[in-house]
Amino acid sequence: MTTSDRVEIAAIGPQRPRVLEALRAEFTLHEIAATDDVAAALGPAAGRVRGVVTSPMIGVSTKVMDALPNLEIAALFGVGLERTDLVAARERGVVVTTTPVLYEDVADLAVVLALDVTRRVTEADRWLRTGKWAAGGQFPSGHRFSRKRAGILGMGRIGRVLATRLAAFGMDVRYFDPKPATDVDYPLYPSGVELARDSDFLFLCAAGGPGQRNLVDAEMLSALGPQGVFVNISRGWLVDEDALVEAIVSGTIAGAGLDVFEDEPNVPQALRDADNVVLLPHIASNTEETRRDMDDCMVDNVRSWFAGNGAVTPAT
Ligand code: 8YV
Repeated sequence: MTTSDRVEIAAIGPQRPRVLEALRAEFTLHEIAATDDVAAALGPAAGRVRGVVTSPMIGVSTKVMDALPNLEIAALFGVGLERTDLVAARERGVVVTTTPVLYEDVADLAVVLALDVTRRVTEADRWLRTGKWAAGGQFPSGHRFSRKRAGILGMGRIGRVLATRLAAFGMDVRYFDPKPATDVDYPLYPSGVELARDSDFLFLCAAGGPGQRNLVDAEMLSALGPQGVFVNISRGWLVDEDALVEAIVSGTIAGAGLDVFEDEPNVPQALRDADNVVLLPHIASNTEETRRDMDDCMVDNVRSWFAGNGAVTPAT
């Protein structure tokens, strides 16, 4: 096949080197930065591009689909769908794929965050490094993690994996989901506020639909209460971040473990100044093993599609 016979695809936003290498070997790859104007960034190639790879945080909007009239496949490096217009994709016959290979890592990190906040691990590490132990100090007590009550907001694939991990710690797991899960035995609560009221740890695992915001608000945080710990490995904009800051600073909740924020990579200074929070730069799926699986999954989707074998992991 000559270069000009090759299928043309666009990578929107940064991709890992393994992905770029694999795609360049088989396709004509146009690499552009995340932009509001994909048509301008691609120039005449926009009319020839038949596939897109990008991150869920960038997504594939209706505007991007309009700019790419011959688009057939939009392959996302992750599972979030809130910035990709699935309805518009369906109407245009564009298949959207995700990388459903990251659930274990994300659930693991939720446990890490909850343990860290309640056992004050990162805080103790800071305390030691600043010489307070050597100076004869005694680190204050944290709280027990095992056998507490764990509330899961969103019993999807991550929520289910997390629930099995929490159960192994002897935790009493319960959940709220507007679409009740028929295949789990954990008690379903009628609302997030009622769930928070009956939980020591509240884990936000909801996928969140397009435009959905502030599922966790001041009322829910107040229901979680001064002994409660909030953990978010989902999306920052599903939480009222001002209310969360206020709840943390005022002691309305005991603390929080956060991997995601409303306006990444910007994290409110009040959170950065607080000792009762653990803050991570959106790394829940960021292990070498899982990122390699995600690379392979995304590339396999594109490869399989253009080999005429359909998508491997289409979004449902
Ligand atoms: C990734 C994610 O960090 O799957 C998602 O939707 O947010 C994360 O797993 C992200 O996709 C990296 O681009």
